[in-house]
Amino acid sequence: MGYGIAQKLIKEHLVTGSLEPGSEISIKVDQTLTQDATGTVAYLQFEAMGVDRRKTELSVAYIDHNTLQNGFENADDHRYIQSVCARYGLYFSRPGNGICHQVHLERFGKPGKTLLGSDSHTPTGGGIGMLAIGVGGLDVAVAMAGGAYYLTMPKIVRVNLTGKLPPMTAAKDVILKLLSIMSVKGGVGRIIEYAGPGVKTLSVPERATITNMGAELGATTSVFPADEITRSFLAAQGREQDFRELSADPDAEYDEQIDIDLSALEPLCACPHMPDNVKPVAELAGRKVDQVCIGSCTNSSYADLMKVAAILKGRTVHPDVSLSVAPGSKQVLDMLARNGALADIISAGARILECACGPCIGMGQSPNSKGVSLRTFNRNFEGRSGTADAEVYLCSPETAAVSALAGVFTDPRTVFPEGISVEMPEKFLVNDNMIIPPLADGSAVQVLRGPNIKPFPVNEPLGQTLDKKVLLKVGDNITTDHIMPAGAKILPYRSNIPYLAQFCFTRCDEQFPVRAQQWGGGIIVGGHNYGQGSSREHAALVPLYLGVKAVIAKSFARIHAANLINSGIIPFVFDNEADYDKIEQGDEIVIENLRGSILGSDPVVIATDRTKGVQIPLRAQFFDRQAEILAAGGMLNYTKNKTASE
Ligand code: MIC
Ligand code: SF4
Repeated sequence: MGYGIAQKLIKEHLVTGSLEPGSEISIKVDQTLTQDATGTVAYLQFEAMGVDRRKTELSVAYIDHNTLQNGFENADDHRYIQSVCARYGLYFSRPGNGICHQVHLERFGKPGKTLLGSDSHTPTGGGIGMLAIGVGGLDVAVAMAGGAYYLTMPKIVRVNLTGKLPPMTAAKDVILKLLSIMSVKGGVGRIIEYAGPGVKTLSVPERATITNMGAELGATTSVFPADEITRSFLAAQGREQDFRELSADPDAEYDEQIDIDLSALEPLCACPHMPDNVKPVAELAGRKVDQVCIGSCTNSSYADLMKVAAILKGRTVHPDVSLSVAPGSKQVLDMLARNGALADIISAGARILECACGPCIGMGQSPNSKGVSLRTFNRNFEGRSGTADAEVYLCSPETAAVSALAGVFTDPRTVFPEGISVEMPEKFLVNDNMIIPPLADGSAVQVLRGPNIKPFPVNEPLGQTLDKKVLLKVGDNITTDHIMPAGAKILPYRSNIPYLAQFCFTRCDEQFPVRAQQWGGGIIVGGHNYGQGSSREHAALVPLYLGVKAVIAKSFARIHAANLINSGIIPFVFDNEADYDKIEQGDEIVIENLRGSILGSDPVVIATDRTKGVQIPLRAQFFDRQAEILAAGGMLNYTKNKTASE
């Protein structure tokens, strides 16, 4: 039997385990990336490991999320990360240089390498044939210290692309189509591998848009072949030597297959408040739009913004629409500035933002009350924009630009039936002067810690009995933005867990933080796909700080489940989903012989709901290593115990 690309990459990097889906494997990590919102905690954890220098081939720290310096906090954190890079041998991408995934694709990504990033959209690198996985900061820290990355061997889904995208239909529409087929939880436990004759019709930025938003499917990662198109992209970046061809064997076997005919697609839009709530733009046409935001790691490449410039050229943004454009990287902005496209965008009335995440993470540009915002981003979770009652729609740059001009949802095919063509440049403008390379020896460098950095919580070893109340019961698809909101007001405190605690779950229940403290911690009950979305381990660290001991849910999102385990919080799954209805907030839950059950071989643990007088079987199905991490009270204790016993 032959292998697909994902299997080949896993096989090449396999440290332990076999390619059997569902089994635990570990892989060698070649590259890591962090961004600043998850980076500070990741580096504090890395420092706690006592390693002298990073052990990966390449590690890069980007500053792209917390760039609004409304007080000393963010600037202090940037200086901390920069000093960590100098001390431990990492590249440092300065604020203003761009969004981590865009810059990594342009300047560092290499086909065939593994990349672990403390950001859920790390799979963007799959656009050039990397095995790029989003994880919590602690997993990145472990990888930088030379440890393997442990994961459940995913199933591989082959997405067979045929045909060619029609004019004004975009890569964004491909992934929105897939989201409408698979839903926001359809990718859990899966790698999405793109194949078929349609692949060669897609450029690298188009492929990267698709792999980027594979995160919204809940997939472990997504990957494209590395072919002549990849080679030309790398050559245009002056990096042809980094190219390596990657293709699936003709007899490769896959666990599942989905067919998408690119020629049959049309412009699509994800409607509030989930990326899988997809409708054709044509159905929404004519509805009023208040704001349009173009940018984010999904759609801010040179090619994307050249299309936007071509649409805006010589026209004016509708008087009732605020249009903002945030280029993905300094390279993109610099090129647009030199070739005149930036002038076309500015002349049309767009508000140019710095090369950063910006509005995507609620860092400015919050819409007006009940505002309708059309964005080229990847997430439209309720409240994420910073305006609780805003309605956020996700679409392609083409749809966004024509709608900004018209003031209403507009199908771009109706304005440009012939399409607009943008050539990929033969040479990108390469100027890495905002990337500080590692020092050959950083041992004398002093790490600079500002007053914003507070110690992060570390759990205790697991006790024998759990006897706690249900602090909160939530429904399906609870995102990490619900658990630990972001935005301009909160993000500067990512290094200050005690401060963040007052915002935990407040999008679901304002009283949660106070109740958690009054009740001395407790248990969370959730529905399906609990913890979807971001990789932020703050969604585990903050509950840990508030005394949360376990989460009982119908199912979990991959990264969040791993973050819970790393923090020593037990992610239990209902053995019988109907039991979800029996439990209510305030119920007292008791689990006897907790430690023994987690470490034992029986996958089912019996919880007693003392308030209701019922027994509730829970699945505690963990790999041995995960059970040991939980028993130790989290990854840091586990690692310390291991090092002490070696
Ligand atoms: C996001 O898009 O939600 C973020 C902000 O990039 C997160 C990381 C974070 O919370 O810092 C992600 O996607 O992992
Ligand atoms: Fe930044 Fe948004 Fe991409 Fe997250 S999804 S990395 S916030 S641009």
